[in-house]
Amino acid sequence: MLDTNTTIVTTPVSVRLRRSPFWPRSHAAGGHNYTSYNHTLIAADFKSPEEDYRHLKSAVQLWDVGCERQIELRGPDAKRLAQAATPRDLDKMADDQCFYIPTVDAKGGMTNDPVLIKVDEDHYWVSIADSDLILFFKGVAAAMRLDVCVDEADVWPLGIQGPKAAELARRVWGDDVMNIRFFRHKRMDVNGVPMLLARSGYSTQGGFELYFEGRVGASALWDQLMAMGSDLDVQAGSPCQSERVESGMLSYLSDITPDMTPFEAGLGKFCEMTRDVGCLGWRALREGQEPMRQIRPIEISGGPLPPMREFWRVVSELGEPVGRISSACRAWSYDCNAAIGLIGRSHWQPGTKCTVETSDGPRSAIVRERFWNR
Ligand code: THG
Repeated sequence: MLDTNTTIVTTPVSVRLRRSPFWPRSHAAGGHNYTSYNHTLIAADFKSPEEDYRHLKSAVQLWDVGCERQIELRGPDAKRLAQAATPRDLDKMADDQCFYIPTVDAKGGMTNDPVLIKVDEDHYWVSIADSDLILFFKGVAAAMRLDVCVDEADVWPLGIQGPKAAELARRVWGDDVMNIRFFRHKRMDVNGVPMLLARSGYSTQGGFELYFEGRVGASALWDQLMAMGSDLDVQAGSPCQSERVESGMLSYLSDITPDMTPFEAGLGKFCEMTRDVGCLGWRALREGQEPMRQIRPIEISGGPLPPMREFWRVVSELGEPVGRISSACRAWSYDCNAAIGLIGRSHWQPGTKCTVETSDGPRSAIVRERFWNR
């Protein structure tokens, strides 16, 4: 059945839309409903959205998330340049750490929400969401006359996600993988080449991301993972909309838009506001620490929702507009509709009732205390 919710590209065309080295295997495994992310193809579905979701929550999946492109910052000023983009304090970053960072412009507006990986001293990767953040880094590096090279690295993340991901990784790389803590990384031997394996990923089901370098050997590695995990029911998958909404994992340009601050996005805990860390937007952010609107989990009543192609308005019980829904989906495990809303201060208290104007008509909804998988 065709899911018209996510169909953008059914047949990958042109070299302008890039493909990761895992694309041939992922596509052969049934990837469809492609969309583009960082000018790179990514499949939204394999079986059906519900089957993919249930499988992710019970087994292990390989995700071609090569579209999470890596901006490489390399040189004596690499850290300074990374810090110019984010209010998160990079002095607190350990040598083997990955940091989820809000990035902002000089006015405090969000430009991306990448994962920053400290590869080495003076060497970072910025694993970006869907915006051309590389231009910010190139511009700032030039304007500040920094001693740093800014390039896109030939590195393509492969996600290994799900409750059985740890067992699969252990079989392939040994017991050492069990010592990698959440958002830390370690070099692992990938058929003779050392590559970074991090305990991270865009789900709350547990798992790893392998930062695969180059293109050679990608299919062989994919086949090896599939063979070694066959009794674990390993299957191809990709970031799961329902699972990530239940978990409150935000998506840049859906839930986070460039007019929002990290505080509005609920990412204030990643902002160091007691001292200026060297972030270009720091002064502007200082004014915005008490936002008038913020991301909230919203439960929308009734049966499955129509596909979302635009923001849905949220209105109060009196009919005044109080916010927007940016992502909504069926949360099958909870037998309800889970959504991410941006809600005004007067109506964001848990338990507040509201109406969501879906494309199929109004539905009653309620502001929740927490996201579902938390
Ligand atoms: N992995 C990597 N790169 C990425 C993503 C990823 N780049 C694009 C996109 N995803 C960036 N967005 C997110 C959003 C949430 C998280 C990671 C990247 C995430 N958050 C954790 C959570 O919410 O539980 C923990 C954050 C923390 O505590 O540090 O994982 O998925 N490589």
